[in-house]
Formats: sequence, structure tokens, C-alpha cells
Amino acid sequence: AMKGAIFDLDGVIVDTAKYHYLAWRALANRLGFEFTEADNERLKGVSRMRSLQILLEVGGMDADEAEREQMAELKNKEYVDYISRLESSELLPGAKEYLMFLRSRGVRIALGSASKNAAFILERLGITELFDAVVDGTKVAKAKPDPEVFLTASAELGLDPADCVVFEDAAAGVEAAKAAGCRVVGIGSADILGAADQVVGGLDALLP
Ligand code: B16
Ligand code: MG
Repeated sequence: AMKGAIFDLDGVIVDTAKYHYLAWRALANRLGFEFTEADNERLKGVSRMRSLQILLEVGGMDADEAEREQMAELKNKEYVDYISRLESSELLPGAKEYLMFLRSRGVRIALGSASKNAAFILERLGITELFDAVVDGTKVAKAKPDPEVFLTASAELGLDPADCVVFEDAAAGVEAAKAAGCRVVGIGSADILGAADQVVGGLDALLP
């Protein structure tokens, strides 16, 4: 039975991908090239610095370490401007209800996100109290598909990974969860998330 549930943030609980996109596109435009929504798909679930690397590849650009740090900081400033205005109405359908349902069943709940802005986003959405543990980009060194984030989340819940179910929208996240030894529910399309144990369109599909 499921004793713990570990949730990815972007794409599972809230659609912050659109704000990541606006901020990355603004950076690309400033650097003099286009960055499309299709390009942005490649950034889902991917760490900030790896995202920048992909963006620079798209633009056929090179930058040294110091320049990349500066670019990432610029992008993040703009992204934080957007998420400062985030409202609880932007929670994905069924997200809050499913978290509350699991809690009522005694399931322990963790966040397992790559984002360094995760705690701030949970605050903005008013759902911080629904989590027993928050493991995010400020706590882990190795990005998904490395299992570190989910191993740490299970440990913080005091549970064996085999007793935890991970909810993920990105292929790299599904891979990371499997590698950690967790069961995985993919949120999105089975075309991309075929490695998951089960795939649903959204958390609303899991409500009783
Ligand atoms: P930040 P997740 C990921 O969130 C996003 O999907 C990805 O696009 C982003 O680059 C990454 O967080 C890092 O975010 O720049 O805020 O640290 O899906 O792992 O919740
Ligand atoms: Mg995600």
C-alpha cells in the first residue's frame, strides 16, 4: 500500500512551465534569437543551468561560466517576478483536493522538485502546510534522472522508497523515480511517460 506520496511541482501541481517559458524566451530575444514553445518542452523537469545550456544550443551560442551565471540570474529574476503574482486559482485541477484526500487517509506527503523556487511557489499557492517534507533544487546536488531527489524525499518522510508513489510529468522524473525504487504515476501522455506504472491526464483523475 502507499505510505508516502512524492509530488513533482511544475506540471503536476501547477503550470509554472508557462512562466519559465516567458522568462527564457525574453532571455533568448535579448541574446538575439527566437525560442519557441516547442523548444521549451525540452526544459521541463530539467535544472536551471542545464536549461540554459539547451537554450544556448538552440541559439547556436557559446558563453563562459561567468556569463552563464549572469544569464541564469537574469532569467530567474524575471521568472520570480511572474511567480510573485501566482494565485491559488492556478493550481492544476484536482491537485489540492488530491493532497487533502491523501492526508485524510494518513499518507505522508513530500515535494520532489528540481526548482530552487519551490518553497516560494508553495507559499504563493497556500499549500505549504499540506507537505510533511519539501525536497527541492536547493537540497539536492544531482538533477533528475538521478534518483537523489526521490531518495531524499523518502528518507525525509521516514519511509522506504518502495512504499512511496511518485507523481511526475517529465520523462526524466519518471526515470529518476524508477531508479529510486518508487512506484510512479505519470501525469500527462503515455507517449512520453511510458516507463511509468500508470499514466493519468491529471491528479483530478485520481480523486474518488
Ligand atoms: P528553478 P519540477 C522544474 O520543476 C521545471 O520543470 C524546470 O523547467 C525548471 O528549470 C526547474 O524546475 C528548475 O527551476 O529555475 O526555479 O530552480 O518539474 O522539477 O518541479
Ligand atoms: Mg515537472
